[in-house]
Amino acid sequence: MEQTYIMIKPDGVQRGLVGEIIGRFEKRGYKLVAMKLASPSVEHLEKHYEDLKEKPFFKGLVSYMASGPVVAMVWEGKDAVKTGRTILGATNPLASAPGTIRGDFAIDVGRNVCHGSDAVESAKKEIALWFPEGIQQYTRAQDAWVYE
Ligand code: YYY
Ligand code: MG
Repeated sequence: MEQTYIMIKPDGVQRGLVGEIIGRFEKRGYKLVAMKLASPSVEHLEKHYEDLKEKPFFKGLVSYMASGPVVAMVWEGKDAVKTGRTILGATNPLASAPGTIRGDFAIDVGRNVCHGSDAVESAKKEIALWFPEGIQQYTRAQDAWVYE
């Protein structure tokens, strides 16, 4: 089954959106296979966003991400990466449809409350970076009611 790395950013934690964001993935039918509240270092965040290091917003992005704890998670299920991005909404919240997390809870691109992997390959890299200890494997009773 496909896995994606989803992270509630410092603004999402500060604004009390942790339960709301987890609930959307949970209610959709995805399976939680790893989760922790973490205060990553600047070096760790620079690695997470290394593809963006030439962007003008990189420095501000990293300092915002280091400004408070984040909730790091791995969600598993069919088409988890692409559907995870759909659940999040567009990068710019003003372009995000209502019903998406960013479209419901955010306005500015630099305060868009959550992260989601953009491809299966980047998901693998991000999961290895955030969960070097590995993820959980367990049988979930509801799976027979989520998948046909
Ligand atoms: O994957 P996603 O988070 O939707 O967007 P990315 O292009 O990977 O950029 C990562 C992060 O950078 C974005 O969530 C907000 C921030 N950012 C920004 O502050 N200003 C931009 N013009 C573009 C992105
Ligand atoms: Mg991205």
